[in-house]
Amino acid sequence: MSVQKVILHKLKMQLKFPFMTSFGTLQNKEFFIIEVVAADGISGFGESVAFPSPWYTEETTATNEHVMKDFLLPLIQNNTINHPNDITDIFKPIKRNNMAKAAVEGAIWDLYAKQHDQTLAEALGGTKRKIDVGVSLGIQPTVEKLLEDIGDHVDRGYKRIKLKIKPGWDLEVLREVRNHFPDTPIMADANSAYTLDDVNHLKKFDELDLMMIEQPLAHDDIIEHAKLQQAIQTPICLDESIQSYDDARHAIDLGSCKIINVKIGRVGGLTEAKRIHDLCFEKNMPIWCGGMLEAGVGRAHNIALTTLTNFTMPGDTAGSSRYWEKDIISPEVVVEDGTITVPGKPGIGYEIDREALEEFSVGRWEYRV
Ligand code: OSB
Ligand code: MG
Repeated sequence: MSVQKVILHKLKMQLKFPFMTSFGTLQNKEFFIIEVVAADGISGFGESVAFPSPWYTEETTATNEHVMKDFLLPLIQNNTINHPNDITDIFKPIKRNNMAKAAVEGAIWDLYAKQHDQTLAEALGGTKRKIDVGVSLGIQPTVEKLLEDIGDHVDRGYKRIKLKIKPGWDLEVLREVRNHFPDTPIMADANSAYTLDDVNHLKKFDELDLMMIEQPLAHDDIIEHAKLQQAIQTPICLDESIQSYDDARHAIDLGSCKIINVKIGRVGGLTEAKRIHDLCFEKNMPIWCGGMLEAGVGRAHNIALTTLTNFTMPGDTAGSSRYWEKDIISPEVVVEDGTITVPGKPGIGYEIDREALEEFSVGRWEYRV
């Protein structure tokens, strides 16, 4: 693929609103845009999705920086890459650090697609022209505010509403939401806020006809989730617990969930995400594409992945304007009637807005390959 240069752009962007989950509140996002430049002058782009604090999983912006600079980029410099699939083996000596790996691998995938004059979706084997999207709503100061927010997104056609929950902001809130929105597809995401001691409480969620409950138990558990799934009717969807193809395989074998949320960063890249997709297709396990409050580049990668056939449920990748005053891509990601039209241009299909990249830049490092 003749990569000649890698540029790390460190960006700082502020979300339009504080996003509250059971683990904490996020508003400022520092992250990296990885640009790989080939001999032919074509650039591929990836985005690191970790947050400044290790609340969701153990990775952070700083660990992404350390691992990319000190381990992954030297491996890119010292190996020949013929296809993005090669990256998995090249990165194999480095354990975990999946978001750092996915950021670099994503840039290589974009470059590869552009060099082959294909969309990233086509390069991955995706066929959908439009994808269905839902929205993830954080914990709100009041139930009234939440109901307003839900109504707003239902009116704009979002295909399902995901609500962040935690002990104290769960059953009562969900009951009220269900009363106001009897027919809306609704799901809840606990981000590992409960334990098996809460099983009787979680059983009461069965009356709410939720599409699923996401990651109710520990971030690294698949054993107790299997016990919980036996005890409740609501389908369990695993997020944090699935960090690899083998995790997905074990969770399916154990019956730990009925649905899987696939995030490119969490599983270490598009190649692994595609392997999980193929496995779940074979095992009849529905999947959807999760989000990490991404800027435009990460958002574009999510859209491309979602074009694969087994992404049968709406994902979390909403339009750019839900998160940002200004995004770093042109055009921005737009949601119409709850769908995103997959871009037709090569690679990620959106141009990088170099001015915006500059505006949000807090650091830049360049490496010769
Ligand atoms: O658990 O899916 C999650 C945001 C930050 C960290 C974890 C999660 C989320 C979301 C929002 O639910 C996804 C998005 O809108 O990008
Ligand atoms: Mg989640």
